[in-house]
Amino acid sequence: MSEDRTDGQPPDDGTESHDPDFPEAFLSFMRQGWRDTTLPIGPRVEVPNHAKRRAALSAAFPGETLVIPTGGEKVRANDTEYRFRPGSDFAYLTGDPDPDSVLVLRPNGSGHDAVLYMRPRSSRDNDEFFRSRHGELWVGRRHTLAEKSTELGLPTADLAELEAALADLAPGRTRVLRGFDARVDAAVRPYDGPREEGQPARDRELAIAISELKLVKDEWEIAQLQDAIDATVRGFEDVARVLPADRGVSERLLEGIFALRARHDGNDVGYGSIVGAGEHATILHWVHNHGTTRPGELLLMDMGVENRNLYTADVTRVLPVNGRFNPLQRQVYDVVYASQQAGIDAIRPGVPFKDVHRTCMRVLAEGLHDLGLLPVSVDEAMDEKSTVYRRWTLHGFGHMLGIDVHDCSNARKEAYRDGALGEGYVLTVEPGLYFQPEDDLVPEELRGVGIRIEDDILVTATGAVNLSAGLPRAADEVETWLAEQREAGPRLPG
Ligand SMILES: [Mn+2]
Repeated sequence: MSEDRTDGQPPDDGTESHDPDFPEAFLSFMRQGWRDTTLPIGPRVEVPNHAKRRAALSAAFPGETLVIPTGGEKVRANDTEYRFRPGSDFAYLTGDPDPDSVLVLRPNGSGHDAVLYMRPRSSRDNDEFFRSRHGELWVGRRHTLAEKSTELGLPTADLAELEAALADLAPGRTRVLRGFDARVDAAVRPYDGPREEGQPARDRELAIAISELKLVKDEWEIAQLQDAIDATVRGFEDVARVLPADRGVSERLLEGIFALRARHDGNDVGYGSIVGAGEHATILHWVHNHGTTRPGELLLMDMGVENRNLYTADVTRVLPVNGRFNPLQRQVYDVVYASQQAGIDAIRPGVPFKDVHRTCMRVLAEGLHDLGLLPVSVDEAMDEKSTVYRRWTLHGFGHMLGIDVHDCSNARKEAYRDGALGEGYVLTVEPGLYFQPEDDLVPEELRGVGIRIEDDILVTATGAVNLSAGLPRAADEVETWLAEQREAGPRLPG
């Protein structure tokens, strides 16, 4: 593939307008005297796991070529880019963290041959390694084809050969994971339907198959999730240790403390941290985080560390800033807690996803009834033709969790929302109650109160295990834990 930009800009030699010129004396001096190095790498432990996933995908599409790109770096502004994060499906099938790579599975009669097309090392035969901002003196040592192949247990090829490899694919015998790599999307024309209509049906089936494979986590994945969750527990502890009981601090201080833990112990946060003090807790995706905590109010934090292998936690806790829930806060908290516990208790293989939802929502509706808020009976409110309780519950009970915070999102409805839970699934259980500040149908003292409790649950053969039990959930235990963290005092990761 050429390095030319596709956005109408002049061809990119990898330099920017503010970079200095290259006099000949400098060029010739830079071309000599470099020693060769090798990376001290071996096969990763999870290589067999990735191979099994590719084999499962191969079995689902016999005789067809499958093309799965990871995507490239995305512009943040002008010539600066966001930190690269691999495409989840590509990472799930390869473990490769580098941008621009493309996995191609070619039918070989009995199954598929996998080849990873990748950007190899900067050649020392041209000046790219020091002239270009994509060169190794700018971005660091890349893998050779052989090094990558050893590490991932996959045959590799130069990305420069991909265009030719994609040129002769049989229409109707090829499926592409679209939307990640514009050059791949353009190189393989959709067989069934115009591209304006999004992922054509045949390609969509590939995305669905990968998403549904991801529903069941293997042991290595469960260990990754536990690793991410354990780091998240430490991050919540870090935040509790700097949260004053008697004065306000900015939500962004707390967001930043957690982000430090995420970068240090993992890869990053798995999603934008929601740090909602007071009435900000009633805004489901509050990520501005420009508010301030206040003693006497609650603080809702929905945060998760993404670990080094890209698996993420997704945990929400609500803390009473001054250290104690007041009676009304506690009453609402206990309703949400009871709802979450009922949901967790309902989880085991074979249970419909929707049953867990109904279980959580009924407990919330009963709590709303006890607060005198429901305009109808609990049974009437729970009727699918009503659901008026949702004015204060807003969202579903949870979602699949894995290499994406909202994992398996391309799964068919009948395999997910309208399906049943299976052993090895990992999902969140996160009911909440939210009373908007401008809601005239709730008493004034409830306005601006938002409570959600969220944990990460593994479905086992006989029931469920709470992977995030390292953070207490019950109101008393939360108060005790907060006091203990404050007593221990601030700490840095390490
Ligand atoms: Mn969640």
